[in-house]
Amino acid sequence: AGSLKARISELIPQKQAELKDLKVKYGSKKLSEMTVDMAIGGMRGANALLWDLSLLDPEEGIRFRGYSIPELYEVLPSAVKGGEPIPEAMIWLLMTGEVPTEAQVNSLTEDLNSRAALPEFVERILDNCPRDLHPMSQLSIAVNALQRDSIFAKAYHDGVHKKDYWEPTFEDTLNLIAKLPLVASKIYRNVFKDGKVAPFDPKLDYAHNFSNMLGYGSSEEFTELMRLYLVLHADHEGGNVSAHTTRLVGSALSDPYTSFAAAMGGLAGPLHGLANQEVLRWIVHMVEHLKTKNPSKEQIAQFCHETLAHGNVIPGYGHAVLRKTDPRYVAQRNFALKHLSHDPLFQTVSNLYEVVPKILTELGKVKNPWPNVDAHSGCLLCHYGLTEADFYTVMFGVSRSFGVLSQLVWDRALGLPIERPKSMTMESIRKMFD
Ligand code: AMX
Repeated sequence: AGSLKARISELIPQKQAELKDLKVKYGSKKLSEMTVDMAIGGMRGANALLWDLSLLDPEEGIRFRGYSIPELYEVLPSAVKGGEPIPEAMIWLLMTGEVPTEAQVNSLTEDLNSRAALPEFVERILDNCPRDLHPMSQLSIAVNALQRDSIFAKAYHDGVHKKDYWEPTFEDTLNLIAKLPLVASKIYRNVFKDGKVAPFDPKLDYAHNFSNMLGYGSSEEFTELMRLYLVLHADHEGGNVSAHTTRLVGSALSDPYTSFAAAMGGLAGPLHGLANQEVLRWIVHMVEHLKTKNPSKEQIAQFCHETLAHGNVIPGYGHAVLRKTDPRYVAQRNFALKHLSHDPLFQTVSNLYEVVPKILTELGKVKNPWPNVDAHSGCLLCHYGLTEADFYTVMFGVSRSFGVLSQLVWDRALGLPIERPKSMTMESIRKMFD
């Protein structure tokens, strides 16, 4: 009692009834019309998925269970007075739709900490990965290896009743979320440092252990940055590549590990999660190319034009749904203004904000010239010494597990079916309309 699992168990009948009511009342209503353009164009604008954890408004940005990011600061508990919201509180909110009490947050921290250890063979697999294997590939490998202990896969094998699917899904989800900081830290320490990971401390919260194990725990500010980072990247409604992949693969009743590993393959794409790595690499390249730590706006504009002339995107700018500055960008900018306003890299990131939107607008085809979450995260991490850009998407992945796996628990609780949209050939489309 008092646990997250107990609360979800109480909520399930209500949510099942809500879904049933939605079906009965609105089952035959149209959400949007599919056009040929949409089928060719990455299904942009197709309202085709049910996703209860968060909703993206093109103008205002993301709301998590109804709360905007500034509202999260008001309602969620923080570890430091007036500081960043605690990731465990975010997990609770995403899973239940309810703001947790401090006691509930503490019980979740305790629960997660009791699940954090890795099987030895997974540690060995990571230790045997070559250093030049991309950290995202190592993450996928480790998550796939953790699948050995999937409680859902075993329960399915043993014939669990479909009404109980959510329970082993929940257990796998919490186990995986609990283990990801150690997986990520091992990858980081193996690839970029001495391979040694600071011991896990069961008395500390999720983000504090994560920053300790990465090797930055002596800085309280870095730990606060981790809290912010883990909260901001947790979910971005259901249609983005990592969320949709988790849903799609999970809909075949693949277990949470297999579904999440597949999603990490999607997050590893440069148009999606890998953009945070690309942003920092691109800025570092610019600074080196211009031979100054403080490039002027004119120099930055010139460099942007060169990037575009080479047929490359400006990383960290643009979005498939958003049409304004990403509030996740704003939250990180606020953190920078509070803690590191004189950092030269932050100055450059700020200057880019003033220069890039105009240049992208002038192209005439970019639907959103404003920065997204990835335009800012690297400069914050760099400030505290975490400069290894190739690692950034792994941290994104740790956070993304909160949202996509929580939704997966609900997918099973609500009995959502296997996903299987109809596809068409060019010829069959022509025949339909000629
Ligand atoms: N720089 C240059 N060109 C851009 C651009 C950018 N930042 N953003 C969009 N465009 C171009 C597109 O490539 C496309 O060109 P094309 O018609 O010649 O193929 C045209 O503008 C229209 O694209 P759009 O409808 O505005 O965007 P989209 O929905 O197709 O793609 C996104 C969205 C994010 C992939 C795109 O804006 C992009 O590539 N941005 C840079 C990469 C990035 O920051 N990704 C991270 C997104 C957030 C996340 O998932 N983590």
